[in-house]
Amino acid sequence: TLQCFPKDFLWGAASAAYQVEGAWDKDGKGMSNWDQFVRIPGKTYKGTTGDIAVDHYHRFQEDVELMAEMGLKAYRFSVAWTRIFPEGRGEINEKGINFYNQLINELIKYGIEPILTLYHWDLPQALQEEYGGWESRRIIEDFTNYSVELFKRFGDRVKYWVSLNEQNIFTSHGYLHATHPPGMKDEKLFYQVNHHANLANARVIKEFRKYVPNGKIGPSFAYSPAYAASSNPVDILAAENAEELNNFWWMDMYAWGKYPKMAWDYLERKGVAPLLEEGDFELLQEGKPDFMGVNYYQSTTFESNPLEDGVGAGKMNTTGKKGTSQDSGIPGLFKTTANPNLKRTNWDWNIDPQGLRIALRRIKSRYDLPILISENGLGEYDQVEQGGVIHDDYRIEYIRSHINAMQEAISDGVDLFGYCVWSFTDLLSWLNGFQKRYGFVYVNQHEEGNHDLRRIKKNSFYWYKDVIESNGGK
Ligand code: BGP
Repeated sequence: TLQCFPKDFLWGAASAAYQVEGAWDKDGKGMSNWDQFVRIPGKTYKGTTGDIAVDHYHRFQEDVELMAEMGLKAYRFSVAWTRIFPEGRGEINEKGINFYNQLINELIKYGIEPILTLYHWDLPQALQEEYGGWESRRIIEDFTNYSVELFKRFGDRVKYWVSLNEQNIFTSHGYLHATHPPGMKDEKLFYQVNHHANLANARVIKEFRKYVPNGKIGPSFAYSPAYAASSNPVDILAAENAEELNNFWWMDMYAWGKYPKMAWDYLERKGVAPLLEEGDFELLQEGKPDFMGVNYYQSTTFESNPLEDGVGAGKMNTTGKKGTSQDSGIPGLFKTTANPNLKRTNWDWNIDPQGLRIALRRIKSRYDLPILISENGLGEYDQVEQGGVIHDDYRIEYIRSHINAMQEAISDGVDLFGYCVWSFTDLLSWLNGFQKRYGFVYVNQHEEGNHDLRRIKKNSFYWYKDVIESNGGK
């Protein structure tokens, strides 16, 4: 028999500053790497920017009111570093502090637990230009000062904190695939940047203990569990390589403060292992999280990839035209392949609720940490029909099946305390513009013009309201 969800389970939704706020140059905000990047022609879908996004900066009261109407228990949002320190460090911008104070107070007024992400990818451009941002160890100091400021200002009201959002994604897109800022392809630098991010993460968690002793903090990792394409041992090995290099490389560091040995030796042989300094591992040991944040969207299936003429970088589908993605991999280790057992979205993302159960069990078994699902959701086209109705049954089905998988995982013994659906309102998808939608609330914003930013509740809004009311019973 299945266990029930815990009584105080955090039924939530998530967002990120750059994707919802807009007001990109208002009230003293500085320029971020994304403000800069989206202005380079050809980088985003139809050149879409977050200059306005869904204007949450000006409409947060209306948005929080909708959350309250839904009965949401938790809302995960991120702080834009450049609102607090426009140049990344130095002078504090009180108007930025003021905005987040208002947002937090508004959430608390309705009994919604704020979950604050310190870093969801919008790095101050000043730091990128001055010393390469994450490329330099100087980032550790600046990220710590920024974070400590937030601990001091909001630590009295915010209990749950996410340190880095998807370090594996922002570093790989920024330094391997050149699809995110700073748009580079440099494998050695990629591992070095990650080492700095690991150190910054540990340092910030260490400081957190002093300022918010009763709070909880952890990173959010984009976990796509690796499957083998077949029972052929070469495919099993490929999947193990992928799990080690794509997943354990980060999660072992978060949980244990060390790199997995196989992956480390492989990277050393290849000449791309990061440079270490004395004291690094002491610090990494001192910054252990309270929970593992998991962003789960899909599993990935792997098969062997011969060294000669092996499959490399691949291609992401950022158009919404089914079947336009291309497999990727590391020659000699593994490559991705379609899983014939799974359906895919129009953006070629696998739909795999059992994969969530598998993901949660793997994390529980290996790290034995409490888990927050900090993102999960379905990006699709949505149609506003006559009378302003949005029949997003596909989204309801997606979320329903993932909630079932969560309940099974809890029954298996996983300590899961919250679920943040991506996303509450529609928002900007980094590379896919506004056509790829995730929200419970539709926002009339798109590339084609004539967008009044009106909010419309989708069918999934009412459905999730019932889920929350019945504590997952629906
Ligand atoms: C995660 C990010 C989110 C969000 C989500 C959906 O990787 O943390 O910020 O964007 O993915 O991705 P996409 O917008 O590419 O569909």
